[in-house]
Amino acid sequence: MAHQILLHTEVEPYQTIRPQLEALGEICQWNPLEPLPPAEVLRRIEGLYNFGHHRLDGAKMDLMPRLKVISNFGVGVDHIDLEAARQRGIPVANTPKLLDGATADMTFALLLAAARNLVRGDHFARSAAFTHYDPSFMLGQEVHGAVLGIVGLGSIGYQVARRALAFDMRVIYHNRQPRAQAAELGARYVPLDELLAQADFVTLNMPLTPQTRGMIGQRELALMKPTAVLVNAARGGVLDHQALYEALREGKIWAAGLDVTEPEPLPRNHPLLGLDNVIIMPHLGSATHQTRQAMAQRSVDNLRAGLEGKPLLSRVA
Ligand code: 8YV
Repeated sequence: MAHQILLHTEVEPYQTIRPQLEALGEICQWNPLEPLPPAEVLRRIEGLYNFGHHRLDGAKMDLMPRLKVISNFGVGVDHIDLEAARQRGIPVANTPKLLDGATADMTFALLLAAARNLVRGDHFARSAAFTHYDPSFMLGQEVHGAVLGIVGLGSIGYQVARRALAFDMRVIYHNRQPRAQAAELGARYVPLDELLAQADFVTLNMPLTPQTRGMIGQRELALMKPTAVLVNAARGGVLDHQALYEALREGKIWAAGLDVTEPEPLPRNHPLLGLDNVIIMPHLGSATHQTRQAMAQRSVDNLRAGLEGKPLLSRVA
């Protein structure tokens, strides 16, 4: 009998995914915002392919007693209860490394854009208000030669540091453990509070875990320089958005660039959306054709391996 696959997603998956899944077996799609598929269909499911960030917990896993693999499109798995999967003996796969370059590019794009008023400048240049050029307006913060503080020197953070070196930045970092790799970057390990106080630019590149949830709040933002720029390319949950709003409004930090928020999207009346010293992206860190294609391929290959009882190409739990 053909493999039974559950496609767990609110939206249509990236273009090359569905045909590949169809070649692997029979698909049942579950939009997590809609009612459950019939129990007898769920009972037959052997492989779960997840696209997006809807919660996958033990209760959902229990509906699928034959489930032998969960394959996630993306590296971050904070939406999946890994402990519940472990307890049930269900291996979980993700797509590490493939998106490091694209996400580091986006981190740097936000850093540059926030520092140099790219979005405000573009809006102004298009507007009726731009009637004459004034060399005194829209001055930004200098990027080259500044101090970059990276929170989370994993493989994405490492790529951010490499980009920073090309901008003659001095790199400091904070991580659970100092990283041997940091030496080749000339990056110095510092405690978080020291990083926040010293950095001209702070980028958040760590995973969202119980330890990193809410890591940057009012106290931490107060430690930053009033000229500093904060970039979040990790997960919205690592940052307190109300505290960020207040820090930006009161000029306690200079600007922010967010690729991610919590919730995602922010409620349309969220006060952050009314500030012009924050740039907000709709979670585009890995959103290039090339990276999405690589992630699609890896995640389908992971699912295939799990269905065939072979070792997963990139197993996270
Ligand atoms: C993905 C991401 O696009 O990989 C991750 O953890 O945040 C993004 O690169 C996303 O997870 C897919 O929905």
